[in-house]
Amino acid sequence: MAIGTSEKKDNCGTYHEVVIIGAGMTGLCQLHYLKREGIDALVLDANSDVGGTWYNNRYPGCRFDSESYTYGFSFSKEILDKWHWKERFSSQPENLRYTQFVTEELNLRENIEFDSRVKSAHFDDDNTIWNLTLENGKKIGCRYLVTGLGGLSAPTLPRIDGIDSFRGESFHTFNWPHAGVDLKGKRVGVIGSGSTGVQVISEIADKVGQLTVLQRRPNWCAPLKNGEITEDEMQEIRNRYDEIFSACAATSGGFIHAPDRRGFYNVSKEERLELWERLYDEPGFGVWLSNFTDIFVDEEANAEFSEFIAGKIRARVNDPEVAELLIPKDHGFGVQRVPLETNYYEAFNRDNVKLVSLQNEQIECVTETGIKTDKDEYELDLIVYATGFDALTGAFDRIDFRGVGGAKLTDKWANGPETYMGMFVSGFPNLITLVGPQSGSYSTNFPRAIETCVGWATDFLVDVRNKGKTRFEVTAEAEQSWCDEATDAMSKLLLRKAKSWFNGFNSNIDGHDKHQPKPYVYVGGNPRLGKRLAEVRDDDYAGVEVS
Ligand code: NA7
Repeated sequence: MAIGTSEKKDNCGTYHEVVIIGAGMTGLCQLHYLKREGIDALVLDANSDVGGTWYNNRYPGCRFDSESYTYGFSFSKEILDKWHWKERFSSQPENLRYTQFVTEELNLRENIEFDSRVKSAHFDDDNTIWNLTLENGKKIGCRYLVTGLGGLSAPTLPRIDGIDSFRGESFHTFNWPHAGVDLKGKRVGVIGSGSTGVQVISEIADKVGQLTVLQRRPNWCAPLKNGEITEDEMQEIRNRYDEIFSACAATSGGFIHAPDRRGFYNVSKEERLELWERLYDEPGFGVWLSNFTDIFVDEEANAEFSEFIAGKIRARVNDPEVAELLIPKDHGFGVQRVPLETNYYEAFNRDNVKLVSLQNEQIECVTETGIKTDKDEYELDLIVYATGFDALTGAFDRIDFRGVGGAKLTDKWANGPETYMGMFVSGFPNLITLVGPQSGSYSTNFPRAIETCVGWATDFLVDVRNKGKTRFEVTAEAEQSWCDEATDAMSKLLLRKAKSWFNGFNSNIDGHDKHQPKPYVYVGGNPRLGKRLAEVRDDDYAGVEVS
């Protein structure tokens, strides 16, 4: 049966040609592209509305680190012309509104079922069909299954004794109550200082009674430099959208920030300092991505730049001892994801903010009234866990995926993900893991890679239809070749050493609390990913067997 028709299958409840799991940016984009091709598709989402990341993360301070106007979808001139980004780095409520606006403009809502968490997805090879069971008991069948699960959608709490005994309020940032939280006068503890912790700490420091930051390892942060975008500026941005998206397409990270090609060692120390001072004063990721590429690969270059940033931290934090605690000593700048901040370091100059370094004292347990370490006890009304995610594979692990012969995806990925271009998994036919593990999307400005991957996947499905075929599966050889390519790309960067979710590291999950043997993210860059995808398409989708 060709794609484009929808029919009821007796054994599986309702049936659709394509089911997409997730109504975040990826799922919305994929749904629109399929509808454009006249392909019957249904989106399922566990949440009660669209937005994915922007629906869930409602903690104070949650916002883009991407320039807003580089984050939106580029495929609709009408949407680009209508939407006004109000801030250079837009905040979560506005970002959620954007996803809702896109949904209405593209008339996508009629193809989405909310409050529909997928429990299992089993491939029936005899009938070439995926059988899905939802948590609410509903059964849905589809020929092709596409996942847009989000790489950071499975939050993890720390493994600390007594977490459930706390009598005040406590939650992971991902589960920040939608109704909001009254912070006035409260004694708040925050565990975690990744980009989420940095955003929430900066935002609430002057709104709470007392803030205790429990920091295990500091990160290298840099100023966000947010600002308003006026109507005139927005009009000027609209006029330049083609140029902006072309610039993003040409950079490794899919941002407007292109690296300084002069080379660290080809310029004098004074010239380096001049560049760094300028970048530190500019908005966004420029300080990371418009730098010399040497800082990503060369320990010495990285150390010199890290020292420059350490100087900035020392200049911004009044107490020299606190400043030293905020300067990472175990990794250099940009080796882990760089949090962008607004007055983060200044927060530690406030009388109501206390930094507790977990290098100097260990958490023993959470008590009914706060957090007890081996040196002290902190009385709290609210505990915020900004402790990260079971990244990339976590959302897959939470669904019982079974491929050919009932093989479990969790078994296949027990020692790390194995994919072809972050899109296909051998032994799991008719499944497209859009922007999944080992895709390039997680090392880029997300929507730029989403559009690349969704466009490619749509072309692929149309090609299958045009060939009159109904089954596809990647070969084990092609999959291995992509793992090797992803490993090779990672091996060139200092990032390979990072204890970060980029490498599947998470101290709170068994098996993830050490360096992972396989790469979780493809770091070859956005242009290279696009080129590789195009090569595979032009080679009649080499590596993917269609029957
Ligand atoms: P991250 O970047 O994984 O950060 C998690 C933070 O929580 C990090 O500082 C961890 O310290 C800390 N953490 C985790 N477990 C513990 C325990 N058990 N005790 C103390 N501290 C702990 O997650 P984010 O949510 O900040 O950011 C995720 C991405 O979202 C981000 O990269 C953006 O792309 C958007 P550690 O560094 O491991 O010592």
